Amino acid sequence: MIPRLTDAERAALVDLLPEWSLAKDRDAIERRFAFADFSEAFAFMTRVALLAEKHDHHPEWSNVYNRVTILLSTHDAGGLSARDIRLAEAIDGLA
Ligand code: HBI
Repeated sequence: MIPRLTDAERAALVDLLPEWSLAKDRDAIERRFAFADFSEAFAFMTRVALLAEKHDHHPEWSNVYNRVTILLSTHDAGGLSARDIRLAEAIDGLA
């Protein structure tokens, strides 16, 4: 079982991942991206997909034309874990 984030770790998120917000109705973080067009959005998604494979940790995401919404939570933890934070940091490195 993967441990969920502690309260202290959650409090640190606002500084650690300023571009991300806590999801409304579940224990997850999300970030919205807007690109020049679909092609740019999909290219970004391809890079995120490769990161996800490398992390063995996969996003829940949606894409509408040039917009991508990524939500991260850990199934095996039943909520936010350090794996979500690590992947979010790596995704921020792409953006
Ligand atoms: N991705 N978001 C998320 N949560 C998981 O628990 C998870 C995953 N990708 C792969 C993965 N777990 C593997 O470790 C197996 O548990 C499927």
